[in-house]
Amino acid sequence: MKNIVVLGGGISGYGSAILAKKKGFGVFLSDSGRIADRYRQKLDEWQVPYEEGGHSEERILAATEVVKSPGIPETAPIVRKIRAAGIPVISEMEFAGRYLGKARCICITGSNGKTTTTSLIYKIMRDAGLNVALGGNIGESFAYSVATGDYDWYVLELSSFQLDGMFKFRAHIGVLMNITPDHLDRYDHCFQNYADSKMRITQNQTSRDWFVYSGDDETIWQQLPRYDLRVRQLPFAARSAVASGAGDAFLCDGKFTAAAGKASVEIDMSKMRIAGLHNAYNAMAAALATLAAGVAPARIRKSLYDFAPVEHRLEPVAEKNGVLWINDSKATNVDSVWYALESMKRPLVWIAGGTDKGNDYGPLKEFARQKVHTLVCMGLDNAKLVGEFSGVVPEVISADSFEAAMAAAKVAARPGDTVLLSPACASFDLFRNYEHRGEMFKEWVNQH
Ligand code: UMA
Ligand code: ADP
Repeated sequence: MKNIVVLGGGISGYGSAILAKKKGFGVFLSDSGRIADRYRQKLDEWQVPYEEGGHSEERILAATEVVKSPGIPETAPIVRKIRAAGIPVISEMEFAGRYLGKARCICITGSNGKTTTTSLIYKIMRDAGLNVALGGNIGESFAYSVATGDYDWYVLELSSFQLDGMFKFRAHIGVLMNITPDHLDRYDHCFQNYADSKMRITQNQTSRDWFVYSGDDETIWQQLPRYDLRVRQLPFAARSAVASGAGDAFLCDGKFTAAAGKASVEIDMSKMRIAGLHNAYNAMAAALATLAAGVAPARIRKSLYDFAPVEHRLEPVAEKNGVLWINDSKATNVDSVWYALESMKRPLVWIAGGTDKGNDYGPLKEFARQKVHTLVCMGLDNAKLVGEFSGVVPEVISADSFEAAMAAAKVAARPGDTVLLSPACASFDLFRNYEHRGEMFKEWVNQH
């Protein structure tokens, strides 16, 4: 009998273990830390054997296949040992993808815009009455949905870590938003390795499938000639139109027409509740993907116009004394902040900083010069940020606590300004995660 070991007992791992059990395999789940109560209960319910607080090597190395959770790096000692023993290591997506039956997948990846675009696509599909599940980096565990549901469609947000463990999986509709530097610590600090990982979204796609991608993204253009793609291509762009026999979308004067095959839909961005060039890209990608999935154009248009901003992504919190406070805590890299600054219309107090991931702030300086009058650096070590923006924006303030940063922002903001939290950095120096940082921001604004 096939003997599956699941490494990691988070949302990815517990779902994989339950699916393995349901399929009748021998299964064992191992977590080096603590398993959350809700997952432990599910494992008990399904009678899946598991361990916490360490990895039992002997039992793990007896596996015929290992399903590794995406957060566990290749450098983890147990992963090295599994590799040395020649045991195949796959991701939750690869494992669950084997049991889809006739169901089809729309898979979304990219450095930025994944969650927004995935949420747009899911909303359009659900509003259209389709039997659809949301999974991957967002929503319920994909493997758990496959084990317990009977869906016709899966909309999956995929990180590069998940793509790395995918080999035979095939996205019926693949969406690649962009490729800009992120997570390089997991890719030997080599951008090409990270780009290779993102391009795995196209692997195994056939001429019956669709590939939606940014025609404005130079890195994607550089990668495309390296692949022998047979898939139907649907590029979207705002800078220069990219023609494709299969269809495309192009933004012009705040409007775009998306076409896939014979179907097309016209969208006026001014009627949407999410703004900015980046959200036009997200809307174009979502329109193309859902046209390809066969959703009626009028339904796509209605759902797009209905869609509200996702929490922590350029989320307006409140307008107080003429100052608008915006929570963009999810902007944890330079590119996402570029789009945030791009979309701002009012003078800015910009709160940035945290754990720097080796950022190059160069691309932000032009917008900072034009729009920001005060930069509040919020982090335990602000030296780099202060150095980079002194002389670029009129005032740079260094704050080593959340409270100090918020108080400084309040003092600096004048009626008519926006205070934008868009950090370009991870949150782990002062907060548990980006959600915690965003919650604190919103709470503070509402209380003051
Ligand atoms: N663990 C071990 N051994 C180790 C190291 C860790 O057993 O050597 C255990 C930990 O104790 C923990 C478990 O592994 O209990 C965690 O596994 P995980 O980090 O893969 O976390 P999950 O909760 O399973 O969530 C993962 C993704 N997490 C990461 O990629 C870090 C989730 O993406 C994803 O939603 C989920 O699988 C379902 O597929 C989160 C994320 O932060 C949202 N993604 C990054 C991003 O969006 O930028 C990539
Ligand atoms: P992801 O899931 O890839 O992290 P999100 O939709 O959560 O993407 O957005 C993360 C951050 O990136 C937010 O600050 C958001 O405003 C910004 N963003 C959203 N879409 C894009 C895009 N297409 N290009 C660049 N930045 C984007």
